[in-house]
Amino acid sequence: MITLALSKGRIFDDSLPLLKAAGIEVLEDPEKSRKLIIGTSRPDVRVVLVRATDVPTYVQYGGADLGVAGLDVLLEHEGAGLYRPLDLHIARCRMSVATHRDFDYAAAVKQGSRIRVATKYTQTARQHFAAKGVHVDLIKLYGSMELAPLTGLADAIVDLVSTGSTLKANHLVEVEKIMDISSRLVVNQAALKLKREPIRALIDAFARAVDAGRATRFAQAAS
Ligand code: PRT
Ligand code: MG
Repeated sequence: MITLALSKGRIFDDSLPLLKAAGIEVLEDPEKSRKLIIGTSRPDVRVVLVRATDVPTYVQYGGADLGVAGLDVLLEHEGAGLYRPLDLHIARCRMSVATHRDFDYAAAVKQGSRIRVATKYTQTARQHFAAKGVHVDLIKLYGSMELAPLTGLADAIVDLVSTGSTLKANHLVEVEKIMDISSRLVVNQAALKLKREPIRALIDAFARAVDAGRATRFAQAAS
């Protein structure tokens, strides 16, 4: 049996076409069923539904053989033993610094002032500001980062941005892009050895599906 860890929502939705191209149909809709383990059209492949931030943990400890996780999540995950063979180019967004539209971020950085930054992504934020030589006090949050600059909790936030409408709705502006984010396939290293053939075949099928999807998008963009 091969177990694939996915999270509900955009990662699940964006993984479906890749799975399909790899010849795997998921037999249930997680939004309608309460099941946490769902079967597929392949009797030897099942999907387990976990929180997005738990995917690397499941794969690291062998609760799943492979999984799909955002680069944002992987950069915060401390464990070892994960093989990352493939960028799936799905669930794309960017990690950015945002502030209240009235906050002069450039001036604060230039003057070398200490700024307070609230984020769920403390590792990534710490590295980013250290590389710039900016002094920061990091405040760890687990959600609704946008609220921090509005309440005076922080001067800035580090968060994921996709359309930018969440920032806009809260009078925040993106002042610096840190990196592009997409989801990656992660594989348990022991599973890769023990179930080498079927896992290799899956990775190859995903790689072909990703390339085909990108070629189609490229052609669409060019026409
Ligand atoms: O929701 P839950 O707490 O269970 O976990 P999660 O938020 O980690 O899961 P989910 O499904 O929301 O996100 C899974 C992965 O999708 C993330 O780890 C990212 O790699 C990726 N992704 C892509 C995003 C976004 N785009 C995104 N826009 N994750 C979150 N957002 C949020 C962002 O944090 C902000 O609150 O959407 C809001 C901004 O969106 P815009 O369109 O208004 O800019
Ligand atoms: Mg979410």
